[in-house]
Order: sequence, then C-alpha cells, then structure tokens
Amino acid sequence: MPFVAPGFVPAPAPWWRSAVFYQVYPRSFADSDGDGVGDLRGLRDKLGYLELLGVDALWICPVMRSPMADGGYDVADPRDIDPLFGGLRALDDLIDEAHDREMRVTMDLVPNHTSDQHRWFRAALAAAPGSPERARYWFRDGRGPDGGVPPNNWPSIFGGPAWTRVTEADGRPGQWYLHIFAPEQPDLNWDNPEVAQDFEHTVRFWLQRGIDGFRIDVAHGMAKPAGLPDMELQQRPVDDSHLVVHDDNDPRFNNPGVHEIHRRLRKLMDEFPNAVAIGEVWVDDNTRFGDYVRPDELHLAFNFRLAETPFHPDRIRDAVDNSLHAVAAVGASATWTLSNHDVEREVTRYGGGAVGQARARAMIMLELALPGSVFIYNGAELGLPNVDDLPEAVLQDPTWVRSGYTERGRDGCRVPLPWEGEQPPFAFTSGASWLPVPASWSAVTVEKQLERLDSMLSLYRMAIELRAVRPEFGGPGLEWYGSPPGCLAFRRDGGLLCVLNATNAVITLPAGEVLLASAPISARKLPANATAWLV
Ligand code: TEU
Repeated sequence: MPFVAPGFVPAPAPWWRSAVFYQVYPRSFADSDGDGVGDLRGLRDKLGYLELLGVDALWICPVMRSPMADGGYDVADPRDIDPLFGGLRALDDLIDEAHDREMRVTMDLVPNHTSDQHRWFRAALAAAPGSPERARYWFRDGRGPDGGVPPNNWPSIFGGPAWTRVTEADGRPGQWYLHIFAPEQPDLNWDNPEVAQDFEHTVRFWLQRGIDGFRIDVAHGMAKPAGLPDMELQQRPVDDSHLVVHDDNDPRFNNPGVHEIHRRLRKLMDEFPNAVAIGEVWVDDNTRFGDYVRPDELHLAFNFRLAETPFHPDRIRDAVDNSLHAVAAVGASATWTLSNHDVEREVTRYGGGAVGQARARAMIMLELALPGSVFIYNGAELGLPNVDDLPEAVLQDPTWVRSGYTERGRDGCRVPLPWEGEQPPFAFTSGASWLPVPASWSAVTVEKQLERLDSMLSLYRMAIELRAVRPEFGGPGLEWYGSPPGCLAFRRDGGLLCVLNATNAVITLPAGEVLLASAPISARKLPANATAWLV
C-alpha cells in the first residue's frame, strides 16, 4: 500500500478537467433587443435552458469592442464589451447569474492580433517607419525596386497575401504590415514587451471581474520566426477549406518562442486558482501539441482530431488514442470537440439527413464517454446541419471576399438558433436575424425538442446527466475492448462500457445493463450508426 501521510487529503481534481463546456457564438445565440444580432442579455435569459442541458461552463466567443470584420475576432478594445453585445454591465450580470446557477463563464481572448481600429494600430499608421508605434506590430519595407512586393510570401488564412501596404503621411505608398488573418486584423509583435504587458493587464481585468477563464485564440501563433522567412507554399486540396489545412512546419505558427508567452500567462493565472486557460492549438504532432499543456503552460488545449475525423471506426479510434497520448506524457487531461464556429457542423460532415443525425447522436455519446473535458458548440444539441445555401448577399465571413468569392467561408455553421414558434427566426430575435434561419428548422426548435424524448436535445440532456452522476464514468483512463469489425468499444476505469456501431448492420451488444443508447434497442441489438453505454 502506498505511504500516505497522516491527515493527508488528496486535492480534488480541478473542475475543468472533466467539465462539459458549452460554446456560445454570441451573435447567433439569442437576441434581447431586436437588432437581429444575439447579445449577452439574450444569453442571460437562456441560462435556464443551459442549466437544463446540464453544462458546467460557458465559453463565449469574443464580445469585446470590435468593428466586427471577423465576427469579433478583430478586437479594438480588449477591456470593454461591445455595445452590440450589451456593454460591460451585461457581462457582469451574466457572470452573476451564471454563478448563482453554479455555471462557470469563460471568454475568448485574442492575443495574436488586434483590430485595425485599435488605438495602437491607428497610432502606428499615423507614425513614421521605425517609430515605437509601428514596433508593436510587424511593419516592414516591401521588396522589389519600388518596395511594391510584400516582405515575404506568407498567405493570409482567409486568402490573398498576409501583408497590406499602407499609405504614408506624405501620401506615397509605404511600408507593409503583417496580418495572418484579415487585413483588419494586424498581427501584434510579441517581441515588444509592451504587448505582453498589455495582455497581462487584460487577463487580470477580466479575472478580477469574475471571469472563470479564457479560450486563447490562435494560441500556437503570436511568436514569429526571426527574419520572417518565406514559407514553402503548398498546393491545397481544392475541396478543403482554408481553416482545416494545417502543416506543423508552417512558419506562421508554432514557433518555439510561444511557450515563454504561455509560461508568463500561467504565472498570472495561478494567482486565480480556479481559473482556466484553454488554448486553440492547431498542432498535429503529439509531442509538440503536448508542449502547450506542460504543467507551467496552458491548463488545456483544444484537440481537433475528432472534429476532423470522418465517421470511420479506425479513424475515430486513432483520433482518440492520439488525443490521449498527446496529453498523457505531460500529465495533462484531454479535450474533445466535434465542431465549433470555424468548421462544418457534424450532422453535415457525417453525411447529412437521417444518417448524419444518427451518426452525430452516436458521436456525442462516444465523446461524452471519454475521459477529459467536452466542448459542445451551440446548436449541436439541436442537431442543426450546416446551412450551405445562404444567399451570397448575406455572407459575412472575410473568407468570402478574400477568396475572390470562391469560398463561402464559415457562415453556414453560424446561423442563429431556432428557439420556438413556426416561422423564422423562431424567436431568436424580434427583428430580422443577421443571417436568415431556414424555414425547415421549425421542426427542430428548442420548444419542439424539449417535448420529445427521442430528440437530439433530449439525448444530450440524458447523456450529460448520466456522465455527471454515474460513478462508472470515473477514472482518468480507458481500455479498448474487443469488438467486431466496423465497431469500437472501450471501457472506462470506472466500469462504463461504450460501444459504437459504425457498420451498416445491427450488432449484438455484450452482457450488461444498457444505461443509454443513441437509437432504440430491442433484444440487445444495436442499430447501425449508433452508440450504447453499458454498465
Ligand atoms: O481561428 C484560427 C484559425 O483560423 C485556425 O483554424 C487556423 O486555420 C490555424 O491557426 C492554422 O494552423 C481563430 C478563430 O477560431 C476564428 O474564428 C478566427 O477567425 C481566427 O482565429 C482569427 O482570430
């Protein structure tokens, strides 16, 4: 028996290690003032719904002051809430009420870049080349005889070059500035100590207001390689969107200097013992991914393997194994997500229609059975599909314009949620919704799904509750269990057995009590595209 000091009480695991997070895309969740765009009061009014759903914490996409060139990921003032979302008061009220309901609130922070309307960037434009104002960003002279060629060949994630040329005070074309995303999102120069200081100021500002943590946008960005060398440009597969093409050797991301930035952030976070920092880390290699969640860096990092994986048993098993291995070596815990505001919704990704729905049901049960924290993107609990036929005139994602109108971008997964009633916008707003809501969503409103036990929403509610209360979900590990071809089965340390049938035929379940299944079971037969939990 291991030696235990008298009086030693093991510390409980931090809340975020097994939490179910609910990602709110605030523009699309609920609108309280009729302007057609969701806001924080709208969100507060729906906290009862989220409590019913059973989630532990919220992650709210950016709500800071922004001209909204990239849905709020272009931040003009990181220490204020945009009036569009209700201002600071609305956030304070939201935090209070969420805490009353024992729900934590985390928010997005965007340290890699600012808006071009941030006072720093305006000052940089007004100042001369070589000035301290320009040194907070990446201003460089162009190449070629008249400086007309960008300083290097980096493309922007949204299409076109990652550099834009400015006009100097004398009216002549001048230097170029770096923007890995849209031109309205100039990259900050993290080699400049002022940038780190200001970020720490921001982090402290929100933690002192009661925020429980942050999702750190592009957490593998920020540090840039010395000399900003050219990159090897690769031919992208034509049918892939920009946002899911990743390469670990891309000089725009994952430079070693980024870890010092996370270590400094962690020191500050440690002053607030229950707060969490979750990085958006698009890094494929397990060791390099794990580096971000070493004990003195981020608490958690998003692992996107499941969100990138088709509904195929070997690929799913591989995604699970790799996600677990990536964090195991550094003693961190895993994160799981099937979708977010940047990727196609899972129902569509898994084939759409009835099959897509069945597979999405099976996958949320698989995900909730895994050890670690789970991130649910708003609307997934309603089984919403991507909306791929939005009229071109309403598209807002910068990808649409930047790709020369060839890639529609991410608006299709950002359509407002249908709450109740028979007509769009289904009580999302009393005005005209910022993106049109399909009329066919009258069948999948929250109101309708709450009434039906076989709805996606009811499945989410039952699964989240069982995960929270049943001891069989305990323990940090899992073990794969023998299963027929085309199927997956694993057992949690606590005893839960999760069986996924990815074949086209029914399978017979092993012995045990069925706790929950994503499709009706009779005579121990699990239908195709379904998951069952057994104890
Ligand atoms: O996304 C970062 C992003 O675009 C990644 O998917 C990118 O492809 C990756 O870094 C390349 O390795 C975040 C937000 O989630 C997104 O909505 C914003 O548009 C973006 O940052 C810019 O802030």
